[in-house]
Amino acid sequence: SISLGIDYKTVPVNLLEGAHRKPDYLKINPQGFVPTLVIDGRILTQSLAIIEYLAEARPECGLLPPDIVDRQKVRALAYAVAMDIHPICNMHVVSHIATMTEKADAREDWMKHFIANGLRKLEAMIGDGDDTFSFGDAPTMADLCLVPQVYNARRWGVDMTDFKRIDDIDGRCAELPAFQAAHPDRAAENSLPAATH
Ligand SMILES: N[C@@H](CCC(=O)N[C@@H](CS)C(=O)NCC(=O)O)C(=O)O
Repeated sequence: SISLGIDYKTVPVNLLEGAHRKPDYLKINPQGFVPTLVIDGRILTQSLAIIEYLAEARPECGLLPPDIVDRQKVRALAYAVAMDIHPICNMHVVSHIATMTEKADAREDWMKHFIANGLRKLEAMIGDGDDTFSFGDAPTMADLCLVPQVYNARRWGVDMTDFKRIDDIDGRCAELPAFQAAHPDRAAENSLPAATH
């Protein structure tokens, strides 16, 4: 099952207040990004490297499937979000773009364009199969990337009608307690107002 059964404590880092760029936070995450995971006596950064660490340290969680070809597929789906969509839609990138144009809606236009574009490609990669999740019948690292990206897409008002498979998978993840516990709206102090991030 997706739940690793590990008790955890969430420590919110307020990006809008720039808490991620404060010296204390930079000591644990020199890039000044969230997330950071403190586990097994170590400080881990880079979300995919963190997930792959958990997958390797606790293979029974199924974050990555056992077969290497299947693992490659799951990684490809995860990287399509985390390496292709996410970096160009990151807060510090989009804030910079907003300084380079007079267009009042540049930020919204950028976000909607690149999220929709990336999700269209992800939808094609997932394909028409009847897998319950992005890959197979249990959640994997691919779903851990898909769900927050869909949340962000909705926040920016991206039309999801063309992304039927993605929308269905997101809905199935939303039924699982582990995803519910991680939902950003669960921690009010952690949630960002719409269209500022
Ligand atoms: N590749 C990094 C990216 C982390 C990242 O950029 N996180 C965003 C929040 S989703 C962030 O901290 N943004 C702050 C900023 O852009 O200044 C990872 O996967 O950990």
